Amino acid sequence: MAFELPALPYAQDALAPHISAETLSIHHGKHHAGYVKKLNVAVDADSSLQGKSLEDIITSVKGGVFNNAAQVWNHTFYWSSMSPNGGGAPTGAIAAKIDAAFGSFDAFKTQFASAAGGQFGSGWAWLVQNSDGGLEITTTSNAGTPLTTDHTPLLTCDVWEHAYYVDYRNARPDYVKAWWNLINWDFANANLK
Ligand code: MN3
Repeated sequence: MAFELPALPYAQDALAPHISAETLSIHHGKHHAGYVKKLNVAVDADSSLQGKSLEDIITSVKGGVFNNAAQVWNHTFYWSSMSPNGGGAPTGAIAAKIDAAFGSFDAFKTQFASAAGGQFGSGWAWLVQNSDGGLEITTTSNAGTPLTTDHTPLLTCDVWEHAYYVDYRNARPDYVKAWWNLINWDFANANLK
């Protein structure tokens, strides 16, 4: 059975003005869709991949197949990391965990923005829960994903240029600044172990 592009969890214009409908149209409709299409071509051509879940492929395969599978998963996770009703200070159980790990929400924002801005080239910035239950900020290059580690992903910010070039040109820090208005804390809380 072929993998399918999941629908966006909100309307294409719902994240404006922080992320435009044009960006979501290209990012979801072309980039994310493209990874799904290439993954399906690879699965069609390799019987050892058939019947495997997306997570199974990500944790057992390397190279081009990994890249497309992980990009499919990372993007689906990224859409849910944002909400038209998101942003603001953290709510729920994650609020105390952020204070415990980083000192304060403001300190977390500073560290996360620095990690996202400092990721050289294409990649992802993540808020993850480590095996001790505490929170950490990590980055991955290209299609890298915490699924291949013992970290549980809680939130992600896509820092590939295609995520922000239409709206912010090369100004990644401005995009990350806008992203704070969209964070889906309900999703982050639901991902906590
Ligand atoms: Mn992307």
